[in-house]
Amino acid sequence: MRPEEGPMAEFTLYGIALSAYVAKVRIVLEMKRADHVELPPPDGYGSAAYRAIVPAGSVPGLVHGDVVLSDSNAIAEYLDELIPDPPLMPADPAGRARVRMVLGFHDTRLEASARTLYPVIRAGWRSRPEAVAAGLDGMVAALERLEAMLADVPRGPFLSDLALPVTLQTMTMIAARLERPLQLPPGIAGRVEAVAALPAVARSLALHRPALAEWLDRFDPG
Ligand SMILES: N[C@@H](CCC(=O)N[C@@H](CS)C(=O)NCC(=O)O)C(=O)O
Repeated sequence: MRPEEGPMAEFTLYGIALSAYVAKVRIVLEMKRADHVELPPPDGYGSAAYRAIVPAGSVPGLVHGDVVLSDSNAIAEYLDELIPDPPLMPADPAGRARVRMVLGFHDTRLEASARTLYPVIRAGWRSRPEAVAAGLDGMVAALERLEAMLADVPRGPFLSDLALPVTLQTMTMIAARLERPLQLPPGIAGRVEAVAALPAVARSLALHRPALAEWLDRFDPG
């Protein structure tokens, strides 16, 4: 990444350290050794200033010449097609479909299961034991479903493996903060271990860890 040379870099990623969706794209850019810069969305995501650049207003956003994209999966596959080495999608249709299946589950079920706890944490979790229990049960249920789904999913590492570590770090940090440590199922834990040491993955995990800790520290447990 070239921190000071935004307009000169080939790709501009708009992102924040806290976002697992941004991490997915940052990891791909770094694995592909793409010439890129990461900038915060001007005035924050959703702002008029940011929507003038990335109409969806969500992060990640990617600008590549006149190609402006949002949605982490669309961006990740765009980068994978544009920069084939290393390949981050399987060569066969069934393999690609299985990777997309995990990406969809990650976005709509796994990450979403952690997200249900954000308002509980903001409002003071200690005085809301039922909401905490429901949120934690939701995360465990999502993990069990993912564990079963992963059996037939090829390992490259592919995009499906690279999407998981930061979200799983979110889930384990949140559960620990709520004093209910989370045990990752063995198949998921093995996949994460296999990619966590890749420099691109390790860097996003290291960026995300203090950002989430700082966010969690903002709220009184109640
Ligand atoms: N499906 C989107 C989800 C991205 C997302 O929800 N990003 C959050 C931050 S973690 C965001 O930008 N929220 C504001 C919004 O969507 O307007 C993706 O994969 O990029």
